[in-house]
Amino acid sequence: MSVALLRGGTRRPAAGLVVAAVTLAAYGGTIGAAAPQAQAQARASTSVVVTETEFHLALSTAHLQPGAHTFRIRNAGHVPHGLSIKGPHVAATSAIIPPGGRTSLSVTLRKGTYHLWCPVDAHRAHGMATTIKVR
Ligand SMILES: [Cu+2]
Repeated sequence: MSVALLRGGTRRPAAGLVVAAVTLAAYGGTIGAAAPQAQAQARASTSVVVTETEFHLALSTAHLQPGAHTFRIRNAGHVPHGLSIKGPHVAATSAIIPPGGRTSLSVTLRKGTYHLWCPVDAHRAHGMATTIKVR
């Protein structure tokens, strides 16, 4: 009996908190709006490191899911490089960076196949290209 009463007692505050949160979201103005925004920023963008050399593109991960991604590009080679991405709803090119340079390229990926390559001279034909599948 007393155990059942205790359980009932521990449930009530939790239910009350849910009601309070919903009330805040509905009437809280800036307070209600702040929480969802913070959540969105926490999962805003997935980083993918792209290391560029002559003549190769190395990605930190090949397993990509739909959503916002920031390709963080490092030129670890001896000549300028850049990064182009083309696929569903994306056609983007980064700045061309010198040896030792860094830049980034932010895109929103959807399910599908994306082609990545270096747009400098004939680097793509020399092997600076790869394909990623987003699923
Ligand atoms: Cu290049």
